[in-house]
Amino acid sequence: MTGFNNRIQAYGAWRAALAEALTRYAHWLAEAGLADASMHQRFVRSLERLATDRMSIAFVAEFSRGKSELINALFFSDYGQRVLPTSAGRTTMCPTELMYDSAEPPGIRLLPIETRMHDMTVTELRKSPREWVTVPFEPGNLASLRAAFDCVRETKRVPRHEAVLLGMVDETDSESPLSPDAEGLIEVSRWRHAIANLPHPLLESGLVIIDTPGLNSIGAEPELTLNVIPSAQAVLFLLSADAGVTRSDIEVWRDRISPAHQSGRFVVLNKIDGLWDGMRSDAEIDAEISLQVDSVARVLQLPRENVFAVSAQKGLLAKVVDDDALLARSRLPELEQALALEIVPRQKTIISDQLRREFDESRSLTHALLATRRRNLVEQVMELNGLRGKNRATLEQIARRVKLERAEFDGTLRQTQALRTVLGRHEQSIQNTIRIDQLKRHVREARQQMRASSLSIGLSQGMNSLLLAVRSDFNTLSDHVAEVQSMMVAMYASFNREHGLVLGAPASFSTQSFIDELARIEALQRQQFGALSLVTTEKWALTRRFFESVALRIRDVYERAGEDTQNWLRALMAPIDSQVREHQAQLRRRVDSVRRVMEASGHLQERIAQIEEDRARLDAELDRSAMLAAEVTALLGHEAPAVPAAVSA
Ligand SMILES: Nc1nc2c(ncn2[C@@H]2O[C@H](COP(=O)(O)OP(=O)(O)OP(=O)(O)O)[C@@H](O)[C@H]2O)c(=O)[nH]1
Ligand SMILES: [Mg+2]
Repeated sequence: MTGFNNRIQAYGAWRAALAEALTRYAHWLAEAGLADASMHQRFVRSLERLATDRMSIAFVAEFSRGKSELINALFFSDYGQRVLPTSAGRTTMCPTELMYDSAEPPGIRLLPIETRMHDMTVTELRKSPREWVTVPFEPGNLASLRAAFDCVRETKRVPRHEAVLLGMVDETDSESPLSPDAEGLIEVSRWRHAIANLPHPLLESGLVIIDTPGLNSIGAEPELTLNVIPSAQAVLFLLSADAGVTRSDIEVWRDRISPAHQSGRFVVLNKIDGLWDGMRSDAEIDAEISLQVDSVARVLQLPRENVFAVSAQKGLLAKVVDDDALLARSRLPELEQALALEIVPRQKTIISDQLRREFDESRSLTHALLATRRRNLVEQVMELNGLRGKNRATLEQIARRVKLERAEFDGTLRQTQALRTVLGRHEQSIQNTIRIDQLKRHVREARQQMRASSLSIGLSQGMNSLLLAVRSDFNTLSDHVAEVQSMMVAMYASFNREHGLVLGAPASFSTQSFIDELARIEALQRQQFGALSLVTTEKWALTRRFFESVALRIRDVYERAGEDTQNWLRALMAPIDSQVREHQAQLRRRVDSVRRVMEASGHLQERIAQIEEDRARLDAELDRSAMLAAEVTALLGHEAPAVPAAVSA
């Protein structure tokens, strides 16, 4: 088992432990009667996030650089055989995702290439199982596994005009390797996309591996460039030591990887075994490899440390026959180490940051609530102690005071209600700003603009007008958010000052990550179509597909922004609501106490003892909450926030 596998699996175990700790905390909350609907939702969200966490590594390169071989060597050597097909010449014909979802049976789902004729993107089609063909396999049976994986090589012959529409032929490229045969037919991939559901320890831990076909097809499937590659935690770009860096290698790098991925990029100089010719000394070979690495780093403008010289083939062989010396010589372990160090900690940070924010918010809400509850109990005991030996007139006076406080409290309730109304109005206009319908309208308008024009200028104008409209929506959203934020700071202060609540700073929210993401989409768009001059049928089809992918990715941003703002707006009211509720309950209890004392003053002692008991129970709850929270925060890797002073008082 390599360091990489260990790390990925340790990460999977960490996620499972965290999910358990969160579940325990959530159970405690429910048992203690502290979990209202929004709090419950928060935990459900965190657990879902943990369960669906995926880390993907994409392999991208020209054909025959050894992508599939490297995947076999890095992840599947335990099978003692190649799982993904490899061969000289073009082998992998369609993007192939390897993952594991225990809810689905093992097998490969294949999306027919003809689906490219419509506007639907692969992401959308994922949700319609009817469009896919499934080839089942038995995970333990290598022959059945290999037979199923062989599907990704399948091709079919289609007339030229059809190949053009499928985006398989570039009419402007006279050197296209896809030339018609004697009957005028062109060989194209039979499938558009493949998803393998393979039970395997790494994939079970949430790793997703994306093998891509070399040559041409990347350009024809804009989703790869727009969605799949940018959202992968790591992208491995392969070169071959025997071919050097060719022009088409540089094009793949420049057009597909460079703009989409600034970090997590690994350049692999594969097939270094070609230099082991048996006639040169090891030192000479090392020097030669080192020179090649230098030159790759220079051409791709990268630090030399990002370039890894390996032999995937010898690495695979070494693992299969258990030859440590050969494995070391293949230099595969260095790449594995670097990959693990890059992607696991990064993913862990991303998910920890998210969950920590959610958890800290629940925890401080809970703490504030328990603190108020405890303070109320202490005050009640004090008040009751003060009632000892008081005559009826004094008791009546106290009863009047409590009543007065209750009347005052009605003011608090009114203000809470007014605030809720104002916030509701803001919520409405925020949701209107980033409504999916609104985006759909932008997309429709841009599509019309594109259709109306057969010139490239019209195509880019259509695309630009979409991005412009979207940017304006998000600017409006930012303004709204800022407005609500400053209003809430003032409101929290006023509730603290005038109504005796203990509210910290209101939950904050930033639209920056969405704006950054839109900027990235825009950069990719410009890279892809900035220099479009002549609109051929093929370019037209490609642009349309590209446009649909852009629209889909933007839709995703709208959806997430909608959800996040909604959660944020809820989180703003939650502390006020819970403290107001608590305050109200306390007032009721006080009225009750005074009334009972007035009815039979003998019960006073009993009443005090009962409250003391409540307080002891509450203290035990606080201890338990601290312990359960510590379990979660230890896993999230940070100090527990200081317990509010009111609790330890
Ligand atoms: N000598 C040598 N050959 C290798 C190495 N890695 C891969 N190959 C061979 O190179 C050929 C191409 O490898 P593949 O893994 O199919 O390449 P690919 O990048 O997946 O190619 P496509 O699927 O066509 O995009 C196969 O015959 C491999 O066995 C290596 O490290 N050394
Ligand atoms: Mg391949």
